Amino acid sequence: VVGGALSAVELHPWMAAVFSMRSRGRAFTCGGSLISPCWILTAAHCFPDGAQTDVHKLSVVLGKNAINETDIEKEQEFNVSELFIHEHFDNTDGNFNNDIALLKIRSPEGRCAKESRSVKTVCIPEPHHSLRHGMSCQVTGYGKEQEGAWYYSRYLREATVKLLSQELCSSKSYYGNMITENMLCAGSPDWSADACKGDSGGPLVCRVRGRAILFGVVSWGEGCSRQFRPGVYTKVSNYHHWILEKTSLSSLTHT
Ligand code: 4AZ
Repeated sequence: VVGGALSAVELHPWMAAVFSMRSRGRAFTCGGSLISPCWILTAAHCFPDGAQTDVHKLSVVLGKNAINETDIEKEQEFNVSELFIHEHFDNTDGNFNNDIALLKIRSPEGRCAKESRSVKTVCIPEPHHSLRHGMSCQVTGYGKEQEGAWYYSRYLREATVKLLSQELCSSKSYYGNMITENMLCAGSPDWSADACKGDSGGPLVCRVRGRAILFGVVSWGEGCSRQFRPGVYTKVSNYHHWILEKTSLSSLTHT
């Protein structure tokens, strides 16, 4: 997150950290959001091997403030038992269309997430529920604090960004025809705050009548905090049915 502030996972208790096993050990891979006790919503592009991804190499940690330190009092750690990448995820035009994926989590004892001060679910929007442009929302993540940084942030950070109209975001001086109806754009009016590398998969949450709703999944952008290059997010309201289908199908076909 660029231009934001230090946060606390207790303020964004749905925030998930997705790790994958590499040759040099466990590597932080992406953010995610806890949408029900057993399910994390994240971005499809976090899994470059697609359907060939070995779910046994993935893990998820909830309740995390510091990316390289473990707080056993707050954190809950999980293995991944299932990965659903959207069937129409497509990067042939370089714009990550349908950039959405679901992870089913399971603790070593076979349990899902347990609600606590640092771990809670976030609501998903109703089908095609859209918000007015200009609305302020929050993006959170463990990603870079500057586009050119060598390192990711050590701690969870948050920034306030405003929703942009589809029309403005797909205008010629912004992203033109790269923006599909499955994306939404958000940025700060002075281009000082944005998501950045390492924030992918994480939440863009907007409060509607005091209720936190996950409207976006961090997806892409040209650089970070660049003028006329807002952050691009997967529009979660378009996937209400897809999410219900995957999560409930899985409860019917397993256990
Ligand atoms: C990335 O590389 C990335 N400014 C994520 C978000 C944005 C840019 C890049 C948005 O993961």
